[in-house]
Amino acid sequence: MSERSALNNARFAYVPKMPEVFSAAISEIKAVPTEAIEPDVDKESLKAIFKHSYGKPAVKFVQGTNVAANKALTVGVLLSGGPAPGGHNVVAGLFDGLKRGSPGSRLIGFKGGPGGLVDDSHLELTSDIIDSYRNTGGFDIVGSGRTKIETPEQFEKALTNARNHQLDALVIVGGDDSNTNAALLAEYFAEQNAPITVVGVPKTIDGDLKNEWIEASFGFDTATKTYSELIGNICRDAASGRKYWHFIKLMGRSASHIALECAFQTRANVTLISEEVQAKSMSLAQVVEVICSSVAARAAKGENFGVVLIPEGLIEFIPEIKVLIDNINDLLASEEAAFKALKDVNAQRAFIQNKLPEESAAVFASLPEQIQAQLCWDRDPHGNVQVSRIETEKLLVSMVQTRLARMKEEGSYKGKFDYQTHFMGYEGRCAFPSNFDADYCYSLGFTAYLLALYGFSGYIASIRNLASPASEWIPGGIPLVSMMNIEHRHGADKPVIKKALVELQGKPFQYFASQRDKWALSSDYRLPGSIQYFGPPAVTDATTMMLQIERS
Ligand code: FBP
Repeated sequence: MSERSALNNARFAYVPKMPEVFSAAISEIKAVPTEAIEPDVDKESLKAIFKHSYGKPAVKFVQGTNVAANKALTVGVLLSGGPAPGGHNVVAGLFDGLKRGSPGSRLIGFKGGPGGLVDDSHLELTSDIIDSYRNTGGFDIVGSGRTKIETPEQFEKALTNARNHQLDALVIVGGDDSNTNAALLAEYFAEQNAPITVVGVPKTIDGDLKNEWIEASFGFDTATKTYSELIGNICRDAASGRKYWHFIKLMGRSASHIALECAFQTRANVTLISEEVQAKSMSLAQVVEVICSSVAARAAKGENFGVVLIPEGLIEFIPEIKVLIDNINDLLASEEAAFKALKDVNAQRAFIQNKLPEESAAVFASLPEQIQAQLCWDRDPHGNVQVSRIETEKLLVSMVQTRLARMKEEGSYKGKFDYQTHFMGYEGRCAFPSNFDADYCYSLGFTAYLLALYGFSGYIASIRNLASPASEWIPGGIPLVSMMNIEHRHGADKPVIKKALVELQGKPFQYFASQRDKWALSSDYRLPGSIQYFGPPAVTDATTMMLQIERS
């Protein structure tokens, strides 16, 4: 056994805070159906696909007599997609719920994500194992993966393995794609008359799995606090050395929630919001102009330094590049064999360049070679461009340099520009969960157990009122299909959970828009410091600013 840090040992002893109702015996917690919730769009198509799951009501757990109590259950759990702080506490909350319900209950962990269910790679999770992961970051208790369960053979194997383990329920901890898989599995199991309840848990540091019922996905709190600490430190370094502009790309495959939260926490000089870029149909040149105007204005005050936050997904939201990526996706799908046979990246770039429609070919040709190559790299199993591998921050720096040189010639810029680039993503995904994420995840795991016990298949665990103390949180669940729509993926229409992007009319963006001109000029950065696990609750238990602004 490796040597554990003092904090690691201290965190084992942390007892997560839970909603008041969970302090009752399982026999005293009952499920109450509330209103029926339907998807916003594509209702008829979704009704046809999800014959067994469509039109079910939301539920919440309250004190009252539970007729299902004391039943021993066998439950499977898998962790899917990118890690997010708190995943281990979901498993611990689920395990403790199961054992509180009946000591004879069992928890089977499928290894390496959905692939572990299909291939039956598993281990039984015992209290010794669970205890050595409580309140720690990472997904390594069983590992994670991005396999998409989509072929009839994969569905069959998943069912056979679930049956062989005599599972009463399967809990899938994941983001939008993984919970889409959960909804499809629930429907398939029902269609096959298999009494196996499938429950989802909302995970992703990206923060884009949310709605009125899912106020936040777990991991967002810790990840943004981790990045904000580092960004705050960089802001202070920039103001101390006074010689660099720092270009920081921040994770978040599509939505800009992470960048927005980090902007609130640090007041960096420029924060780009992909959703705004798309809504205003901004070109790459216009995005560069936004940065250059802050650089020039600060240079005029003698401040040749600053910090720019760039959401990872930005590149896909610039309309001309989005069209280009769509065209490359189509090409890669239709000419996969010919593309894969090419000998090197230069041949691949030339292949794409020659086959693109005229407008996209021109955009492709205008990009640096390295970015061209990165746009050609493999898609993930869900068909997404791997934006974490595209060096948007470097692309922007080189375009800013070119533009500033021209502005100098024109006399509209008189400063000196030097830079550093950073990418923050993986640093935050396995941090020790903040108290908020430790509490939230443990409660989500416990909620998933109750949904399993009551047989709410095709539901995702939901905990509301998160801006209030944990004792006032409202646990329950909603049908996954209510979060879905139909999207065109891989050349076909598919039911998927809709990503929750930054709403430009929403309170957080509106607040940001009211402050950003001031932040662009100011060097009075906000310094959040590191996550605190011990101390006064005002320091240890603060939620994200996003949640506070949304609920204010
Ligand atoms: P999930 O949606 O699975 O939670 O993953 C989020 C994320 O961290 C994105 O922010 C990022 O683009 C992606 O995963 C990186 O994926 P990978 O771990 O496969 O490199």
